[in-house]
Amino acid sequence: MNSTLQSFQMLINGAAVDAGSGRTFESMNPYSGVAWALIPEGTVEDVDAAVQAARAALDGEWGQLTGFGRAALMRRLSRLIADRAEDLARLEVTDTGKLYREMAGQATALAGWYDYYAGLADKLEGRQIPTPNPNYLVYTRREPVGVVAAITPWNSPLLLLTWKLAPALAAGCTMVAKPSEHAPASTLEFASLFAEAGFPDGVFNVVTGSTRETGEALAGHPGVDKVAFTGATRTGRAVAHAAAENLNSITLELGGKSAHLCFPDADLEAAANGVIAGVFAAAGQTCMAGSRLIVHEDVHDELVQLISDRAATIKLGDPNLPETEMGPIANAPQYHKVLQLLKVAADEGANVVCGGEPDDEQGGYFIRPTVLTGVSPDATIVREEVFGPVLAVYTFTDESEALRLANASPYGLAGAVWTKDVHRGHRIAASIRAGSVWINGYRAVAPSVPFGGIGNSGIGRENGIEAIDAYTETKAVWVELTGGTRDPFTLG
Ligand code: TXE
Repeated sequence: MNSTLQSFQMLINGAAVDAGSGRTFESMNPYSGVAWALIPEGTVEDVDAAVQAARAALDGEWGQLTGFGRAALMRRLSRLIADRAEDLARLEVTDTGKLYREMAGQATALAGWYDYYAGLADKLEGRQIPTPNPNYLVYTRREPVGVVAAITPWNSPLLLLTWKLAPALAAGCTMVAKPSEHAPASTLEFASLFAEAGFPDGVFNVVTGSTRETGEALAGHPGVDKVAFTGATRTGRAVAHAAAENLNSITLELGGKSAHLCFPDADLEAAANGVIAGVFAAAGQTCMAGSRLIVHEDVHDELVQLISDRAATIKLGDPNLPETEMGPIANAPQYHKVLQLLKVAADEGANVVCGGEPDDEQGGYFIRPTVLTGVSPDATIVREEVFGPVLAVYTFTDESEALRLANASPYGLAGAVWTKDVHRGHRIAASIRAGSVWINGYRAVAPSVPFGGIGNSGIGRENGIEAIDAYTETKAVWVELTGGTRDPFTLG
């Protein structure tokens, strides 16, 4: 074992543990290209133990807490996250190569997610429902779904975990989380805050592994009641099949191929800035990346010029430095996938306005911000999610064509419209088939605003009051009021 590497442990039933196998795997720093951490190589038995712990917690002290009690613990967790935001952010930067300036903001914002859902935990009210038969009082109770399996990706490990965990805790659920093998460290570190915040053992558990084995075991585990997943569409389909075997409900937050629609009356400087934010922030490795720009032919050249001028000056480098604007691609498979898609785009005739190649001067897995024009709406680069800093640009002539092109995608996660015409802005927002649309903006999220996709982008919504519904079951309680007897052979 290499003693210079930082070691992490899993959390099962309140204890920091090594994998049952005794084995570990290495996590890579994509900026330096070298291994920096040792992560437990969890097994199916570890998944079993974590699910059992989560079940026991549900049946124990945690299950007896009121929403007020859960809210108090969540607020303590929120304060600990705020205190530790700097450390958590640095871990994510080291593991994913994302910018410190973004991750520091994300880690601080996480606390707000737990505060927001703490505010909902004590407001999970049922209803009193009238029925045609006056002899009954009927009311509903909001009860936790139970044990939640959370399977998360590498691009924003703690934020995407939090989108599941905060509403799940508010609802009174327990959780077993399985972070990505490409960026597991921050989730393991975060798990240590639970005991400090005073949560009972087993409410939150984390299992890691370098292969699909732990994720598969968790998604299909008969002891799990709900599965929440963020990742690739293909994997989401496999997870959904596994969950369906147990007739479990699912939330899937999958990929995207989101479009910016830019009209001739738009503020082109603002649109260029929004497009840059949408596709080059986080090196394009976000599910909501605005990777298609569908622009009116009259302003195509001017907008492409503005975007490519700015793209050419984006500062690539060490993600820890404040002046860096784009870090590396987060891992080797993703790096090779982006390069492969760039090659296909070139083969299919795309015109490379800027970028289009790796930045070898940097070392690590750097790819220059890329703007491709002259692409056909049927091109691979227009249809497939790249998950990298690659913008595909093509044109429209009228509003109906713009909408047809925007909606000609199996994905439906997000989109944007750039126009100064308030009527058109709302009209287009209503017609884009996606879970989120920004008018004259991009890449804004909040704990209070539902987020999720349609079509190949997923099932269900995270964030907002809606997310609580995904973690609660409604129980109807019938109270017989007369104390008498009735004809036992009739209904009602
Ligand atoms: O994701 P995977 P990968 C997209 C993006 C990227 C592609 C592949 O296009 O290029 O996905 O990334 C676990 N049962 N997004 O391969 O495989 C896995 O261990 C249960 C979109 O890293 O989907 C990890 O914890 N779990 C995206 C998680 O699933 C399984 C974010 C996601 O891994 C499993 C990241 C299985 N059979 C990538 N197989 C977004 N929507 O934000 C794997 N896992």
